[in-house]
Amino acid sequence: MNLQTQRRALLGALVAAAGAPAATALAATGPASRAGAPGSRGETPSESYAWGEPGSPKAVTRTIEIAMSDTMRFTPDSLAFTRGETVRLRVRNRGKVMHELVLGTQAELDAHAALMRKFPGMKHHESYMVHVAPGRSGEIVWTFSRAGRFRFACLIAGHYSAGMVGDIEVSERR
Ligand SMILES: [Cu+2]
Repeated sequence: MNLQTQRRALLGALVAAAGAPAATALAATGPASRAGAPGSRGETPSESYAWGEPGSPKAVTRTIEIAMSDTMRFTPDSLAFTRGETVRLRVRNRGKVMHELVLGTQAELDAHAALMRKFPGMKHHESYMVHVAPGRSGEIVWTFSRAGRFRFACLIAGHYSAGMVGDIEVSERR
C-alpha cells in the first residue's frame, strides 16, 4: 500500500466515522478506479463528490479570484453560487510560504486535516484541491452540482487550525 492509497483509505475511514455522506463519493473514486494511472488527476465525468464535481473549462461562466496570505486568510472567504454553475477559482498566493485550497464538506475537511496532522509530509493531488507556491497562482475548475453549504480550506499543518478556511453556499436554481 503506497502512501497515497494509505492516505485515501484512512480518509475514507475517518469520513465514514464522522458520518459524512461524502464517504461513498470518496470510496467510489478510490484507488481501485485509479489503478494503473499514477499521477492522473482523475478528472473523469463520473467523478463526483458531495460538494460537486470537476468542471469543464469550456463550461466556465465566471472566474473568482481568491488571494491567500500568510496571515492564514483567504480573500474573499465567502463564496456563493447557484446549483449547476461551473466556475474557475483562480487562487493567488500572496505569501512567502506554500498554501493550498481544498474544497469539501466540513466533515471531510476536518477528517482530512486530522490526517495531515498525523502525516504532515504527505502529498497528493485531487481534482478538488490546488497547491500554490509563494508568488504563484493556480486554479480549480469546478461544477457546483449540488446545493448546500460547503467549505474551502488550506489543510497544511497549522494553517487550518489558524482559521485558513472559507464558506461556500450553493443555492438552488431559481
Ligand atoms: Cu495555508
